[in-house]
Amino acid sequence: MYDLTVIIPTFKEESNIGTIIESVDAVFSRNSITGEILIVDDNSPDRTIEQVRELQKTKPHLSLVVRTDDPGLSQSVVEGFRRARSDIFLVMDADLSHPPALLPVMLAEIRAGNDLVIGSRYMEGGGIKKWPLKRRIISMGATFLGRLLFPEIHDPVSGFFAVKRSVVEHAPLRPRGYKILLEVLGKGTWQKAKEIPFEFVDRATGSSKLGGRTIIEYAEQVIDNARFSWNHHECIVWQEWVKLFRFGAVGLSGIIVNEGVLIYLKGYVQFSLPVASIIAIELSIMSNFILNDTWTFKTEQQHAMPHWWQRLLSFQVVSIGGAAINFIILNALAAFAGIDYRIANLLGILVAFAWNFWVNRRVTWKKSE
Ligand SMILES: Nc1nc2c(ncn2[C@@H]2O[C@H](COP(=O)(O)OP(=O)(O)OP(=O)(O)O)[C@@H](O)[C@H]2O)c(=O)[nH]1
Ligand SMILES: [Mg+2]
Repeated sequence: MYDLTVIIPTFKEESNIGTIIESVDAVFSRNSITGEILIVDDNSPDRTIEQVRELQKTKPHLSLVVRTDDPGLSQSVVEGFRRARSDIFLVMDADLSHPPALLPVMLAEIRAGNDLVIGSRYMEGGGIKKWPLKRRIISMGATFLGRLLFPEIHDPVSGFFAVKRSVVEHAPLRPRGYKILLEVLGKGTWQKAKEIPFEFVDRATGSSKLGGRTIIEYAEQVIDNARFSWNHHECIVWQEWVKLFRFGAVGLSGIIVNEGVLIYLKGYVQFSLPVASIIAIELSIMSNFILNDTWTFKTEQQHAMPHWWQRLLSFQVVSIGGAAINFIILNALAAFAGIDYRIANLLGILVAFAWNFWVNRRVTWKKSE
């Protein structure tokens, strides 16, 4: 049995296939990994297949699947999942964009208990070398859409990832297009994911197959995964929506606290308006904090901020930021854009709400690594 299976989908990679196989092999021997290399080719018309067959003569751990119908990158990777002869799968491109040197690190992270390990371009330490602006924009758009579904993952559309067999074995994957990782995240059975930064290097040789169709397919895939999460309440995406909903409900309750305290202090205790209002705002922030800490984000067991007062402080600062955003948007839209102040305020509240949720999710109630 192998330690892991490196799955490499290929289409017309005659200029890269030899190099990638040799580099993966070198990493295997340098790190004493008993690995399998599985090439899944869509019947390339060039010399890719012949080259693999030639290398197979000296490499018993090199396997080849040649597919003849339903061509596609994602379909090929899923075929690789089915054919792999180990319990850990690692997917990477053939064109040397993904550094084989990271294989042992990713393997170690899976062995350390992660279900998924993602080579990430969009986090600190990661990046993309030599990409034209158009590709960067398309990729950023795709990543943004993907992150709506998986806010915690920096690069949910990376083509470089390792995954346990159990994550995908029974998952109802509907592979299509280029972004198989999104499908695995959306439909796989996983709890713990870890990202490792890497620098994506644009292919030096061979040709790109990215076309206009891939963008449409991707949009369909995002919608399909959103629907799936709606139907399967236990999945990660759904849990995220639940948090958003609860955070909103808590915000509404804060309005009631704020208004109630204000009416009481101003009307009955006869405090001056500024004093009454500051106390009312502060108390509503406090009650929002308590509800969010014990209800909205109660499933976050190990917080990056372990002490409640750290979270309170963070929540307080974020709330002040949200109030400032609300204030600026309301006044700017009303004064300079001539928008009715009531509409302007609603827009301000909406943006402030998004800010509050986003930043608190990422900072105050962030899970510790
Ligand atoms: N089996 C199979 N592999 C594919 C297909 N399309 C692309 N690939 C492979 O999937 C990997 C990623 O494809 P690339 O064309 O490099 O995609 P990209 O990295 O987004 O774009 P470029 O590097 O600019 O070409 C490479 O190993 C390709 O050979 C396909 O339809 N079937
Ligand atoms: Mg590439």
